[in-house]
This record gives sequence, structure tokens and C-alpha cells, in this order.
Amino acid sequence: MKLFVLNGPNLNRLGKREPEIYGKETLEDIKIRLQLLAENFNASIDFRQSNHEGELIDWIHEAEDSGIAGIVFNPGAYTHTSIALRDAIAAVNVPVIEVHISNIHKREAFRHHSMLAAECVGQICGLGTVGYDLAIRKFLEK
Ligand code: CA2
Repeated sequence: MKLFVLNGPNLNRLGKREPEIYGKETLEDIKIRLQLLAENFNASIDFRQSNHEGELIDWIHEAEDSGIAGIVFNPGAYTHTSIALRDAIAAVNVPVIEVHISNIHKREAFRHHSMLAAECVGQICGLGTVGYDLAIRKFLEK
């Protein structure tokens, strides 16, 4: 089984600022941990980050075209704004789990709503980076 883990804007700065909100791990730390987890289940993870909405859309389309079994997606701030990403998720026959490191409901009002969640299998938020592991496990249990 092959899975995508996609990360949206500014998440390449993880571990470098705001550790009180996002923790101390870098995106590279998360990538290494998830790839080990997947290997234990004879699965593989293609882990990517982009600051560009269109590139994220292209990767969602690519997931369907290349037979990816599921996408774990932290869309960053595009979560709250992007009809285009919502349409991309709706346009492919690949299950998506939305993940947020922070609890978006405890933060500013503009973070409370996700444009994407209704097109996803589910949403995990506020559990720190372990939310990625839990989403991967959900796909691996199938
Ligand atoms: O909690 C999450 O995972 C978020 O998706 C993170 C986004 C934020 O816009 C969402 O509302 C919730 C922000 C990602 C930026 O990450 C940074 C990490 C460290 C330093 C600067 C930015």
C-alpha cells in the first residue's frame, strides 16, 4: 500500500518557531517517524510539503492517477480558505484524512471552520504531531 502525506503552506518552518503551538519536531522528524511506521506494515509513504495551492491540487490529482490508497493532509491555512482544494478532494476517488497539529477550535475564530473537512473521511486536530500517525494507522488497518 502506498500513501501520500501532504503538508501545506509554512509547515516547512515547523520546529523553528512557535513551539508552544506546534511543538519542537521538524517536518523531517515527522517524515522519518511515519516512514518507519509504514515500513512495519509493508507500506510506503510519499511525504511532501508545498507553499503553493496549485501544487497541492496537482498532487491530489496525481494520487488518483498513480493509485495511492489514501492521503493524510495537513492543508495549513488553506484549510480555512480553499474552495479549490475542496473541489480537488471531491474530484478524486482517494480517501483523505485532514490533520492539524493544533486544536483549531481553541484558536482564532477564522480557524474554526474547515472548507475541506466535509469532503474528507474525517479530521484529527489538537493531538500534536501524533495526529499524523493516527491517520496513517487508520489507512493501514484496512
Ligand atoms: O494546526 C495545524 O496543523 C495547522 O494546519 C497549522 C497551520 C494553521 O494555519 C492552521 O490553522 C492549523 C499553520 C502552519 C504554519 O506552521 C508553522 C509552524 C512553525 C512556525 C511557523 C509556522
